[in-house]
Amino acid sequence: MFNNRLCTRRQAIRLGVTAVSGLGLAIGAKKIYSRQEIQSSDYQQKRTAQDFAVDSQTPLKIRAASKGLIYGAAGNYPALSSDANFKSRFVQECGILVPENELKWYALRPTESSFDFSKGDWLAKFARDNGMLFRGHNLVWNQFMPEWFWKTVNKQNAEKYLTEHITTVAKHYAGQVHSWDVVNEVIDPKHGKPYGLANSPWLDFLGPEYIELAFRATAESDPNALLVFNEAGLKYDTSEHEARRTSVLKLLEHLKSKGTPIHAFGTESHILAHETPFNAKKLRTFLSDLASLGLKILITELDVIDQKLPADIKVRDIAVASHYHDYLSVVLEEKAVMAVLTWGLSDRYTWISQFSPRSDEAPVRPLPFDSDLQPKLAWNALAKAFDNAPKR
Ligand code: 9MR
Repeated sequence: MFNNRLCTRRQAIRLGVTAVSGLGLAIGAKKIYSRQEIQSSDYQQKRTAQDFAVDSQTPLKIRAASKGLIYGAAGNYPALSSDANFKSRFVQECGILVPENELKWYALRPTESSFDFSKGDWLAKFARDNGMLFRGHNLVWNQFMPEWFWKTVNKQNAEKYLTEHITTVAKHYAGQVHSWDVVNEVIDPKHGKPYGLANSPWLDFLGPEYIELAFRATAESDPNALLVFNEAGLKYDTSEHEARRTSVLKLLEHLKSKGTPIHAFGTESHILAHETPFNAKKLRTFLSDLASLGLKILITELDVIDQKLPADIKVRDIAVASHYHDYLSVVLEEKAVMAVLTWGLSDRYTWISQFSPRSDEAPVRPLPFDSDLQPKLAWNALAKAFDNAPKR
């Protein structure tokens, strides 16, 4: 199908999760701490488990709903169809299900002329049967395409393939989808393309108009879904993320001025626990700039990558919870934010195990529930952030 290992590395590098070494250096008796250890020990000194105490075990979806927010998570078919305990936790905590992989091109399109909706349909029914909303992720991406795509699609037929894919998939799920990630990760100003767009076969074949085409085709196929522009790499106070924020705003302004049916912006939130935290003021400004374009905002793909934190589980869990809490406290101040979606629910099933494993081989702990499906401090941090969020 596709070279998963290659794509895996590329994806991890693009997200910047492989950059810093995780180990402190011991020279003689004196330990020299690396940047991320200092960072996490800062968190450790400032916080204790008690700081994340909440008054009840009320599930996250209920705490969020009482503030007019939707909480949910990505889940995949292999886990949800086979693990009954995980399934119950999922239903208990989540108000919306995001299919982690099952609606991607490579999953839906085994060959150029066939569609396989079986796993996506199973997930849509699972959501419906359990009173959860269902999200569409995603219709247009420049990565993880099936192998046949690269051999078959070209300048002459690209518009036909793009429109046919969107029309077939969005119509198939019409009426069942709360929101569609119509385009996913299409920005990268480093590539030097118009509007800061990332290299993509769609850009090569169709020019920048492919984005508008995709939104219009989705709107026609499913007039009731909220149409989302989902993008990564926007939260940090770095020149790279600043350039990405600027490109996003300019492109959205341009698309909105042409009447493109974009309703919401999804800001991916894979937080690197060892990284310098975001600049709250800049992040708030970015979100309110999005809101002034008339867009709703979804906090998508939230998790805290503990790959380079110290091994001690207590230290790690406090640091991870602190990141969840601090990030959500800032973004939830913006009333246009309507949903918080973690990229997984339990450490039992997380892309981080494969994409950003720890060098000491200790299991990673990026999500609200541990691998035994027990709530961690990260769960408390989310609960607390929802409890403290202004109502919308
Ligand atoms: O978590 C997903 C992983 O299981 C898949 O192998 C990978 C490729 O399809 O995609 C991961 O999810 C990505 C999401 O679809 C888009 N943003 C980045 C996510 C993490 O890589």
